[in-house]
Amino acid sequence: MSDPSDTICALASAHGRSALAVVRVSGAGSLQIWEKIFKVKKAARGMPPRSVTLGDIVDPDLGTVMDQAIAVCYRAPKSYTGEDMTEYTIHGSPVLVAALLHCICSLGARLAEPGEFTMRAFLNGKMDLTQAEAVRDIVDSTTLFQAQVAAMQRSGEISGKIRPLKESLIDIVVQLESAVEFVDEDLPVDTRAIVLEKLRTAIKDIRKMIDTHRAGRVIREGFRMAVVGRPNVGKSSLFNALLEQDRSIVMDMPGTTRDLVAEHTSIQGIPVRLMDTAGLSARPDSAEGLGIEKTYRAISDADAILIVVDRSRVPGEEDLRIRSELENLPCMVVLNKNDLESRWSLENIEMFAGEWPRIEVSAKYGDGIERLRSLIFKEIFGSGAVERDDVLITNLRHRSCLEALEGELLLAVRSFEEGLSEEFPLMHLHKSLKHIGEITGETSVEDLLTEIFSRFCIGK
Ligand SMILES: Nc1nc2c(ncn2[C@@H]2O[C@H](COP(=O)(O)OP(=O)(O)OP(=O)(O)O)[C@@H](O)[C@H]2O)c(=O)[nH]1
Ligand SMILES: [Mg+2]
Repeated sequence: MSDPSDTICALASAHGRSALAVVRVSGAGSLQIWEKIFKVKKAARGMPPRSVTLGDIVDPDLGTVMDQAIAVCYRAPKSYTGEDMTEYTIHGSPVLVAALLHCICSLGARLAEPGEFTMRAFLNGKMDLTQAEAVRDIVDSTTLFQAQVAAMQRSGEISGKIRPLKESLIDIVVQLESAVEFVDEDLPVDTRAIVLEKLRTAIKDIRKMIDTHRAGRVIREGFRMAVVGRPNVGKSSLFNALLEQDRSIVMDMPGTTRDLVAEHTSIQGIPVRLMDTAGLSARPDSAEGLGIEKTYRAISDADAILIVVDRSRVPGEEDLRIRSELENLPCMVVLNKNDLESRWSLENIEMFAGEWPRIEVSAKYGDGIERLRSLIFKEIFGSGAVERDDVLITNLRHRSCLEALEGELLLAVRSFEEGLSEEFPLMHLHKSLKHIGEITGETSVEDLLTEIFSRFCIGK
């Protein structure tokens, strides 16, 4: 870990040319550097904390004005990092930014490493580890929904859930410790029952949180969805309709799509990698054969599959073959071309779709596409219908800690059930408290911190 007593600086806005650029400085030297490089426009009014000041950025050696800037100064501990901090908003020329950073470094600061500002915020107790990780997720978000979920975590949602759990476990530990301390006083039988009940409730709560990870992971990382079916059923038309752009070629000729076409989009705020595939046909020519190989790869890579069928053509052997090939996979059946007369009876549909959810659309005219989006959203999240305001575990690290915590609590319960003396459940409870600490960062090791914060961008 780099020296946390250094004064650090970085460009906090995006790299490249822009209207404005924000340069941040944090650490004990920030305010002296301000005095040397920032000349306030009006008569000197000192450095009012947390209010914007208009002034000139001045080269400390030459005394020349480099740019006009708006600057904010924060005094420890009332800043993002908990240290003295300054922020300069200058015009967004990369040359100016480089010159300003150079001046700041020449006055004793150094360039920050990725995530170093947020790491300091964490080390100075401004936020716990789950909140710091959420900062990175906010910056990395590609949909508004992702950003909203991350913002909830940034405000301490996960820690808020964990805190009462921790308090209840500490209560139990204290009770057991005193039973161990005063050896002649065995834990009364009814107290044992209460403790067991508390532990079982805690395990249930933890399991609930772990179970949100499936949905949480999808929100954070998105999912992959393949559009498959026989040739000419309207796969590319559906792909384009979901993307809301003419990305894949549509023609009234089977075998139009011969290669995989993939594009990123979002469905109700969830990032999706959507794949249009070559039609699955029993006797492909050689070029189609290659495409079909990729189709199968896309199918095995996908988290969800849209099987498109042409409702205006009588179902045949080919449809049944595809059905049996995709058996047991997470499919949704899209009955396409519902603007034309239907040749599929309800029985045909029932036989084909079986357990899979199904929906009628007209990819060409857009009918049913919005309903399809809702169906996909529901299917991806499972019928347990995660509400948008539920606490969601999006991060694999949190899930692993929760699983380790659950494991220890189950062992503690088992030692109680087996009638072992208090030392045994106590040992597991102490381990479980350690796992709770790992989630929020109270018991994190240095390596873990370095690993987490190195995935941030510089300036954050
Ligand atoms: N009437 C009607 N025609 C459709 C609909 N969807 C697609 N089509 C037509 O069906 C034909 C095939 O459409 P594509 O989207 O290229 O079908 P595909 O499944 O991608 O075909 P391949 O790439 O050859 O496997 C085109 O003429 C489309 O205009 C629909 O909902 N209604
Ligand atoms: Mg196609």
